[in-house]
Amino acid sequence: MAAVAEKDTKTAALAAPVDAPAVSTTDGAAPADGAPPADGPPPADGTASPELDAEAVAAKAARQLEKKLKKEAQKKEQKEKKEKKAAAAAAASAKKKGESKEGMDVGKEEDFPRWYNQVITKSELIEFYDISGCYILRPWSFAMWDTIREFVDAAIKKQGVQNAYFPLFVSEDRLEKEASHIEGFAPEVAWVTRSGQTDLDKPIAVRPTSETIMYPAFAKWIRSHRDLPLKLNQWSNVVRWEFKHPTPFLRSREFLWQEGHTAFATQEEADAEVLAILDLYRDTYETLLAVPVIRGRKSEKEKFAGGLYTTTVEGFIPSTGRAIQGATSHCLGQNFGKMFGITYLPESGGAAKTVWQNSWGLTTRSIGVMVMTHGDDKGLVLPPRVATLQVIVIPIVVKGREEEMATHARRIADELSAAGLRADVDARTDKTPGWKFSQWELKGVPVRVELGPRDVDASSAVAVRRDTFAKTTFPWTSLADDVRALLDHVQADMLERARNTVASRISIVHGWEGFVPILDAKGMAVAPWCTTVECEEDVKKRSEEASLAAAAAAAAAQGSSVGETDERALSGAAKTLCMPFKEELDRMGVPEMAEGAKCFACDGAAESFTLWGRSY
Ligand code: 87F
Repeated sequence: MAAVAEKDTKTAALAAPVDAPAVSTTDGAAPADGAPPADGPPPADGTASPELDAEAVAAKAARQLEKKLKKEAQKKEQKEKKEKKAAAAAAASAKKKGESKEGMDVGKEEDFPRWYNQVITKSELIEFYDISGCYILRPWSFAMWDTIREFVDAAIKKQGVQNAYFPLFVSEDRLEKEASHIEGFAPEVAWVTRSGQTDLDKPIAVRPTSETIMYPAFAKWIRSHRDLPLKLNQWSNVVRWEFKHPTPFLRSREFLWQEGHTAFATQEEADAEVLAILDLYRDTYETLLAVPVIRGRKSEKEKFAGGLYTTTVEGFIPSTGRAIQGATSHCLGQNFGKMFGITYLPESGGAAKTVWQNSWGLTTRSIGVMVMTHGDDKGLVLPPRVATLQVIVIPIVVKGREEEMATHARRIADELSAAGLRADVDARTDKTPGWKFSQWELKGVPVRVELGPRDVDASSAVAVRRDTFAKTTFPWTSLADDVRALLDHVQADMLERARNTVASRISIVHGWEGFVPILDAKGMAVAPWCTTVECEEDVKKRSEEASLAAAAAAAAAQGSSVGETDERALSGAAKTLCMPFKEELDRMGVPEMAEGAKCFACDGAAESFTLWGRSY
């Protein structure tokens, strides 16, 4: 057994488990098995009549113990009674509102954080865990990660990338070899300090990313130009002991990802790969997850400090008005090559040259962005291409024809499966069709096929879309093709709708006046910007102050204090999300930068249209 130590326990305590529902803990006062506490009677003082004294002391102790146990039992009983009463009241109130404990009882726009917690747990994507920031990925979500993995894996293999696996642990010496890249991240590194009760000679870190683990091997494996390019990828977990509020999928302390690490002889090759991978990430989000993203380059402040430049796909959650980094593709330049001595002898002869490197990563965060984008008040809405199950067939049984309906339903599900669709039948006999409809809606299955006696008599079935609830009747003879076409429509419509929503939240801003109001209206701003770090820091400060002032005004109007009420007060600062590529600016309808255009924030010369927003 090893222990993971937090380097900054004070901050960690502040970040403690606000994410998970209350987990029961043993408080150490009484052992869980009901045995009396180990804090026995007070010791006898050893003066006159030791035996008598000892007996009296023992009797007194026994009485005290009995009293204590009785009191505890009473307390327990009272607590149980109270809990029972509360549960009964909750059930009664839910019943009154027509809710069931299985279904959603909060709207997406009514209370988004609560909605998200409900949707991921009730649909069986996530189970909470008793370590803050760590979550169980249940089969319903892991199957989607498998699909994402297959999609990305096939594409990178086509580009000549090979998979490998490097160790989970990294020595302190290695991790800190390239100090500049670790600098800002050091507080997030988790350390193993013990095995059993024995302290390790030197603590070892759990990988937060694998540059320092992989690159010494790269230095060994790369000798000549013939060893290049080297393109490796690893599918793994990483640990980052985040202090910000954890959110399942979006920000967890352990997450799953792929990290690609490549080395080239020339910058041109490295540049080309950065973009090819970014396009793959865009496709993963848009084609698979039906989530629109914006491709661009990160500002100097926001780029990966160890690299040359960072490109990103940025997503956006309309319900919160916050942007979210979807995945990143970095050109590392020659920084790591120099640090780790990764050199090769060129074909032309002469002295050894340093390689050009890239690194790129996509994580399980992508699932969370998809859930937040598409889910509705009834639960998950899964895009067909990534959905664990694409079609659920539900027989609508009537007395006397139960067998017949079930048989047809099963046959239809089998036919759909044979045609390559992920289909199943819900043939449970202890649940009503209505209950099943709600259950599969909650789980987000894109199409439900209903089969009633009239459908069977007509040799047809009714397909219901999860995204719009639109119904269509299809004949059995072409059912698989019709359902496949329907799934394609669902997929395309989901992306289209999400695109329109995001587009409607992007505004072009030329001066400071319009900036904060756009963020406050849950939007993002595209603005001409000078691209300096000082200006970005200034915008961060000013936007934070503006939102604090707005929060204070709102709180005053409500008669409460700031911080008690408004989330914006804590995280109202805006930052650059990316400098969108030309193609993206064109799509947003942003015109060419005018001659002599000014920075929206500092009035300096504008260099680039930049996308700004509040973010996760
Ligand atoms: C946290 C702790 C220690 C991010 C960290 O983006 C180090 C780091 O280096 C760290 N958080 N990063 C940057 C990761 C860069 C890069 N690595 C490969 C990626 C993609 C995959």
